[in-house]
Amino acid sequence: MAKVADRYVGTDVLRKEDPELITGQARFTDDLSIPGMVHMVVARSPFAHARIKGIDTSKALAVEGVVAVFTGRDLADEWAGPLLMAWPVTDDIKNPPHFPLAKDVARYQGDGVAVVLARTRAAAKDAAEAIQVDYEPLPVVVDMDDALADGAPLVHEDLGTNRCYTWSLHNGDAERVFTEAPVVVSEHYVIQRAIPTPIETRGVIVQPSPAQGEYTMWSSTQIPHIVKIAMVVATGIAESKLRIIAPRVGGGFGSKLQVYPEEALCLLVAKKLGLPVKWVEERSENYLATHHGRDQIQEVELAADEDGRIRGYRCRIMTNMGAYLMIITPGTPLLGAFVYSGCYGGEAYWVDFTGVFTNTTPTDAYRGAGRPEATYAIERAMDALARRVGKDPVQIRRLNFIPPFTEPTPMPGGLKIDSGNYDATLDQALELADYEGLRKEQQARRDRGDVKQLGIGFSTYLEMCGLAPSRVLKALNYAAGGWDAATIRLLATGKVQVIAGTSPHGQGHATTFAQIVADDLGVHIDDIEVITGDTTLAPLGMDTYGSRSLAIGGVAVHRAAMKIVEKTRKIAAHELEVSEDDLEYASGTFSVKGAPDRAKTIPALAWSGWTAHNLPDGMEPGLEETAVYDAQNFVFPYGAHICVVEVDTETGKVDVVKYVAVDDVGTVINPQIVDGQVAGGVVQGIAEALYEEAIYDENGQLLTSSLTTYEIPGAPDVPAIEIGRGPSLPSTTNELGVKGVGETGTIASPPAVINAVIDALSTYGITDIERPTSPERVWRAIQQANGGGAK
Ligand code: MCN
Repeated sequence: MAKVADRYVGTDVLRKEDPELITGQARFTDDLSIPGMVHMVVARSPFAHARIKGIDTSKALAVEGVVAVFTGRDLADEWAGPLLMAWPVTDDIKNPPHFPLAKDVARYQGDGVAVVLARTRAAAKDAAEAIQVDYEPLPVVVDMDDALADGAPLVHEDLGTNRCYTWSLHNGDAERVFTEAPVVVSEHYVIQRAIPTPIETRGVIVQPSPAQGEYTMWSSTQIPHIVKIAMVVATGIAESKLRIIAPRVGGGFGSKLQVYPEEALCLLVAKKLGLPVKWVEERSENYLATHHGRDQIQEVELAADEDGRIRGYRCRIMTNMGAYLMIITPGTPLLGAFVYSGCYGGEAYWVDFTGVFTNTTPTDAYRGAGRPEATYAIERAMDALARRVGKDPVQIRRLNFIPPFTEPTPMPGGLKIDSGNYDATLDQALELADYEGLRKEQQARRDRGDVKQLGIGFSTYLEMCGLAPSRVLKALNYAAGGWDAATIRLLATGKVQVIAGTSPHGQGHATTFAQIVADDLGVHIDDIEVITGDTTLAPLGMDTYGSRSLAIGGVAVHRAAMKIVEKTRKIAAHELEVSEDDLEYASGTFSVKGAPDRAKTIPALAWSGWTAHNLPDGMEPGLEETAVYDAQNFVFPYGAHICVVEVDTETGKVDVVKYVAVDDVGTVINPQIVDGQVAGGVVQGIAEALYEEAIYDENGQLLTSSLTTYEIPGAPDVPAIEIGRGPSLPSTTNELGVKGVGETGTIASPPAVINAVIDALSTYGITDIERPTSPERVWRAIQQANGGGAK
């Protein structure tokens, strides 16, 4: 057997999943093919709001190779229920039923109105174009303020309003604090709508086994277990007859944390036709039909003493739901509800969220989900407060940091943070960035009147993730739990299978979970196989989102491994004829205290467990253990990000020239994977700050519906990210001491970038530029500041 490392956790084990990915052998949904399968194409409404007066499918049916065409009306009576919406945030929330195809009214551009099934994809596409829909265009509302105005066109007429809900969180006496405070800073921020752009678009294949009434679905999803429940609700197929598999998934960034119409359609149609059905999303469809993210208007207020010490937070958030509520549309902004105070103290906290329907693609979770928006609000407002009281951005932050703590400590919103030392991450970031040197360089450029001015921006963020405590989720009206599960099977030969309930799509669980088990059981990492993304192999699971997989699923993996240790300890004691208390355990070997030569290893005990020739009386043969873990609290990664930009004052172009990210994510399982997660996340946040923006015209037509109009950065647009780890304080929430990392970069970086742009232009008196800070917006702001008149 290959040598077992002393310790795998904390080391840069190369990703086990990479060889198949980088040699092109990984099989994504579109690589799969089933004999006899038909291809599905969805016909979509070109209008953002239109009544469907009639649909003529005759020309489509005449296209060679077409097997069937179904309209919304054809399928209306076949659904057992609507698409699942799992987060009715208030009791009086408006939750209009959402079926996979529109029947009478299309409510956003891209809303499905019919499906075509054909022997080839090309035939299905031709036929979808031949469907003739008699649309009566209806008035459209895109803007949230317009949607709430009297007499606004209604997205759902029978609701009588476009207001979906208002949800509030109040802690402390905000009214008094804001009346008494000598300083109140009031800011208005717009978080533009963004469109998640994973490398692999969505895709679904359903294979029916009509004789058994069984169905297997492969879907490019982050949430096979949740999709399964939702499919039962939508189609009435029994849970035991449905298997959902997420094969290799090429990224999701939250967009595949969803139950999509196409999944339900493929399943229903496969059931009706008794044929395998495949649907693969085109890139242009991805813009219209995959959910969007963000889209908020924020009114943010800080109440402070004269020296800038914060006493209260008051935020009113308007948040765009789009046309329907999807799996967690209304709850997504609430995921940030507790962190509008960042890592700062204060006695009063008040946040209100109003969800608004518009004739746009539904919104839902996009990497960070609610927390990037909250972090943007507080980190921009901190700079505004600094300006107001005449302090440096570093001074204002240090003044307000919650002091270092290693036991759970209350935050202004009412929850308790697991552990933190905010000064320490800031110290490290300042050093890595050479802050003093940067300020000198900035001054020198100002003195010289350089065209390219330097700006330095901060974001000392606090995140809340590891979505778990089921009781807290219940208190927030979330319909499901937040636990996760793992099964560990110690095979006869000492090899190990780990079957996890999480469902990775780029995060490297096969490697990091194996690292945990390798240390727990003292087996070589190559002898461990991690199986994920299959509801039959892993019947228990809550999937991957909210940077929960390690802090919840990884802890379940560890607990299952420790159960194996406990069972093998009993076998070892029995075989060595000593009591369990007389055994020491280290790195997969049980040895008798004081007699280290009398020892049994886990692989040898695996064989004993399998043969069952000599087990303790009453012990069941076999070594397979399951653990289900439901955390008692969230985990709270935090850190200090410093962005340095060069702003070309003639063209308005912004270049990020340096970026430092110091993140405390607790105990680190795999530093290289963590670095990759941080870097990827930061780039995504830089993209939101500088490039990405979904733009609709007043008719609800998406103007940014391709990669040529929706700008995402390429490698030359971003510098290497300099990464530090701060004090790495273990989380007090779980025994591994881990916090999540999957979203830190995306949560932290947008305000760091925009604060840097504003810092560069502070000599012009500029205090705000709408995001993304495109060259045009920056140039206009400079012209306006110069009295040039451009708006
Ligand atoms: N990890 C670690 N030590 C820590 C924290 C994490 O070694 N202290 C490792 C974990 O074991 C895991 C990875 O880092 O291998 C990310 O872990 P975690 O923070 O638990 O996040 P999840 O695995 O739950 O991933 C979800 C998160 C989210 S919400 C989005 S969105 C996201 C992201 O991860 N989308 C991604 N990262 C992505 N990465 C890729 N490549 N593609 C996406 O779509």
